[in-house]
Amino acid sequence: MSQSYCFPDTFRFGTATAAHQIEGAWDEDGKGPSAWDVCARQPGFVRTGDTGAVACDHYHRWEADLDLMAALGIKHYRFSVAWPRVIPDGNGAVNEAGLAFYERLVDGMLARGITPMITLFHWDTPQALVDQYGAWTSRRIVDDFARYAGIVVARLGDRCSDWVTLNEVACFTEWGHYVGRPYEGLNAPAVQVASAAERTQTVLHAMLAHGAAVRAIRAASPQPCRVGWAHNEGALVPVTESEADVAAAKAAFVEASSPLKLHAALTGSLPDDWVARGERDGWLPPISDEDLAAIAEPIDQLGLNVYSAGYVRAADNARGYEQVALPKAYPEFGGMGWLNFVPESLYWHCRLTCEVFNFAGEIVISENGCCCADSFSRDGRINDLDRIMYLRQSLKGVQRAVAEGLPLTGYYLWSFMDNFEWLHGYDKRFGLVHVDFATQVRTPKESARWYAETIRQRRVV
Ligand code: IFM
Repeated sequence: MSQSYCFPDTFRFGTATAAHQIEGAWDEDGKGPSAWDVCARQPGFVRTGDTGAVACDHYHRWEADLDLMAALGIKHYRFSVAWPRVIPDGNGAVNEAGLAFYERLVDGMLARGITPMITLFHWDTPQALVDQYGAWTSRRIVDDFARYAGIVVARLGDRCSDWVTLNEVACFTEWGHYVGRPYEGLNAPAVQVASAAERTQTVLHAMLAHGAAVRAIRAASPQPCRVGWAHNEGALVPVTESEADVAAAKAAFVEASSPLKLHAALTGSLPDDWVARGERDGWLPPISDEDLAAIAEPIDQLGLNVYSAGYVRAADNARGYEQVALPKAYPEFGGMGWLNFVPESLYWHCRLTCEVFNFAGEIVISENGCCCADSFSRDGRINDLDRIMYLRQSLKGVQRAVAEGLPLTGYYLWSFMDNFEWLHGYDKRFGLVHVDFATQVRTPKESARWYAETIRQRRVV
């Protein structure tokens, strides 16, 4: 067998999903509505008019889905718990049926040799909290989220030791709140705020909720566990690997990395120039040293969701670098508008994160994947060679990072199956497994066969 692109035995090859995108059963067994349940019902919010009410019907079909996952040899699975399924109004009584569902799911995974990684929040804010106090606009959400995290971990912590507090903070804070008029592309909870400073405050509250949840998870977990969050940031790749271009990419990364998220959580501070700009332009809310210390609660594992990147090179200007725009014909995936083919991004994002922040914990690629216009061929198969090309090259970047000694210990492919792609409804397919949303029939694509073989050989095939 060839020895190229091999991974160590400990490396976790997984797949990822999120509750609202696959579960359906939006109001069953006592579940409360989420902000996505409510927003998606407003005409025009989701471009296709779809909602997540049924999605992949995973709530009822989870056993068959886990069977399929196990048959493909996938041994690691990142999924999310829906907060309003566990606490329907966000901060009141616990819904036993909701917790019991996740308990069955985790037990089903363990019975099939699949290790869970649980995300506690993947955008399904309990609508009741939006109605009560504006959810992320209020500091009250910090304690409510920490309480919810503690409840889930107290129940499942004997069977799960990998916890992700929040997924992609920007998507439900900066992109889920608006000043003035709602705009196209606005995410749930789609809450209006009075000023840019209030919008920044939603990020502050989310990161405080993350820090508080890290403490709650550690307090509730009956066993040592790995805790972190899943961060999305525009990755940057040097055009060449000359010393000058690499230094340029690093300088660009320092300036680009989200000050109130990555920077604050990993350093316990904020960049001075960002604070100065925020104060000058009025979009910075008060942030105390205690806030920063609470956000920077040490984590064990940083999740990086990496899909695409921009290119950077050295330049003779004050910054010492410039971003190089992608040519019009540059390969792009699925018409998402942001998903360009830059597979080196996984290696560089991981390396720059470690170098810039001296991050000593583990890193996992908590999401990576692509969207393709998959269709059945005459032979009855879905020959998604474009997805295989994307994944193969991406995993080579991951393997390079591991081989060079970066602390990258896992890769969770987005996504196990086609699902509700938020504002795009069911039109955009990211799955290894095709879902016919009319019949709920699952069909593994060629990429699933390729991933299964990669996992079997523990190398990029
Ligand atoms: O489907 C989403 C996921 O919920 C969050 N990260 C990006 C994916 C693809 O858009």
